[in-house]
Amino acid sequence: MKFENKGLQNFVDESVALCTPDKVVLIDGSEEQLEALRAEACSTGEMIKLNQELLPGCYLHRTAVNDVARVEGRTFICTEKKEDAGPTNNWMQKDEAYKMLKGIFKGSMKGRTMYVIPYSMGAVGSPFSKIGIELTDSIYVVLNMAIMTRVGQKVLDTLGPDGDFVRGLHSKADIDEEKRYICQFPEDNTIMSVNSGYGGNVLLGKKCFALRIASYQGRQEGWLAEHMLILGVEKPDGETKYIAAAFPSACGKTNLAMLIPPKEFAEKGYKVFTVGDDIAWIRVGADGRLYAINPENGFFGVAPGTNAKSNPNALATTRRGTIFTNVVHNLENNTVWWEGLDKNPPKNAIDWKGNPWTEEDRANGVKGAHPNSRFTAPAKNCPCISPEFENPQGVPLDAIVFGGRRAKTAPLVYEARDWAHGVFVGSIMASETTAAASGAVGVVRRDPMAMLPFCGYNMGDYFAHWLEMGEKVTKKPKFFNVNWFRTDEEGHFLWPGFGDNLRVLDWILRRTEGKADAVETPIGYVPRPEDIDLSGLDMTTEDVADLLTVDKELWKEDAENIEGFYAKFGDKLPKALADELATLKKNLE
Ligand code: OXD
Ligand code: MN
Repeated sequence: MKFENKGLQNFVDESVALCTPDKVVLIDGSEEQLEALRAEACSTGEMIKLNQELLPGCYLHRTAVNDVARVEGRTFICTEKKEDAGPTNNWMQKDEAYKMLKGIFKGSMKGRTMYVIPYSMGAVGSPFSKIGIELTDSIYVVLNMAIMTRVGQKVLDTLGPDGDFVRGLHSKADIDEEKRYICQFPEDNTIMSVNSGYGGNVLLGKKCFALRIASYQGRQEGWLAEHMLILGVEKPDGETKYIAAAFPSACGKTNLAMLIPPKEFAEKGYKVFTVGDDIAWIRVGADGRLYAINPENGFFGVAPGTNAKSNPNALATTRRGTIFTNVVHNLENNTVWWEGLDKNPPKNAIDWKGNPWTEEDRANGVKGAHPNSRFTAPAKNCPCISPEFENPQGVPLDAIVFGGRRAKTAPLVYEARDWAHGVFVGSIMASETTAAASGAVGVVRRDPMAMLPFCGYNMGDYFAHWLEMGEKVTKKPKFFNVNWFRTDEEGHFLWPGFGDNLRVLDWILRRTEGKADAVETPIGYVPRPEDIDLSGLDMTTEDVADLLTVDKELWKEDAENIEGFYAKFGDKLPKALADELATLKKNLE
């Protein structure tokens, strides 16, 4: 196979020599080629074609049972020096990693086809965008990449003869857990992923490139690659304001990104638009504001819990052109089902492992869909997709929101005092373990900016990069922290969440316009209870007051915990953050 781009030619030639596929096929992005691949995947059993009347263009795929999630323990940042990966990443010396991986990739595509996928993260040709090439032996990967990114000849045309790209090599190999590695080489713009077929490990444009490699690129080039959703709120006056928000996995990011305004807000004229649900690339514009794009072209969302009430927009998005992974196959009408879709689990069904899902299984609480089962759906299907989704310049940010899952400590919302304090608030993001996960309940897991598993370099340097970015942003957004998960003594959630979260976003946006009040507390600015618009909600100002309290004793404990977490970073911890922690402690006295 011949390419105009020398770097690409070398990459393909070397990878072919290493993996020895029988055939090499370039993915040109045409519908005919993708359709032929879908047919091939169905003929081998890799995918199942679903009811085309009810779910046009939709397919079902099941991964191996040992391969259902990202594997953080087997994900490595491979650099020359350990210090450059930092204390929060698994590290391998890069030459040793190449040597080991080459041993595993050797001959791994024998008898198979290697697909060459040229893809663009971001709209093709946007100044924000970056190009990647993924080589893979999986049709499932090709078809998912064709939903999640922009693929094909147009990307090669943009790459041109000298353009640079991120190299990604993936092989399912034998799906051997013991030899499963997800390795990022940020110094070489290279990703190598082997022995997995699960999305987060193998759709290399997503976590591997758009976060791990891109965060490193962003530091070199003066921008930010963040684990953030982006949404637009159109207010009654017709103006749309944009918010980027970071939450750890399983805190309702996709739901917030596709929020449906409460009736009273909709009647007033509020509308919410989704720009992205997972990743934001953020740059400083010529006007000194921050601008964000969503580099992806689809949603790789968790299926269980998605329903007509929790997220009707996400559900609507999955009704065509979608690949479902590890959900229940409903044999009654050849469709799909998952826990939390509705109250009618199909009686004649196959579970995510490919076995009959029996009446007895259901009676015994055996789940039909894997809890991390997914849909891969085109962004353009989303009823609330933003008209700015393809805007090559991105959208201007007025607020940056951090969030976590805390039972007591964090109030419903608070605002940081300034940029450095905002970076501090992001750096101390945390979630408490719930009873749903194994292990102790209530243990605090720090997940700075929700980037713990995704930062491609030393997190101390990442904090410093965030602080430095502030110097370039002359028209700064405001920073906030939200917590939808406060509970009462019995563990009941105090805040309804979902669409009602717009009430909090509304206060946030009014703060950015200088139109809402707040009171100063030791941790930052908190709304007065009456500042949150409760119209149409069965809650009193006193209830909201409970959600907004700042318990100094709990925060003193938290400050101790932060100190312990910060100690990991040694002299890489920026002084500005140590100062912020000192200020917090002083404020709590
Ligand atoms: C994801 C995650 O899949 O953050 O988006 O785990
Ligand atoms: Mn994510």
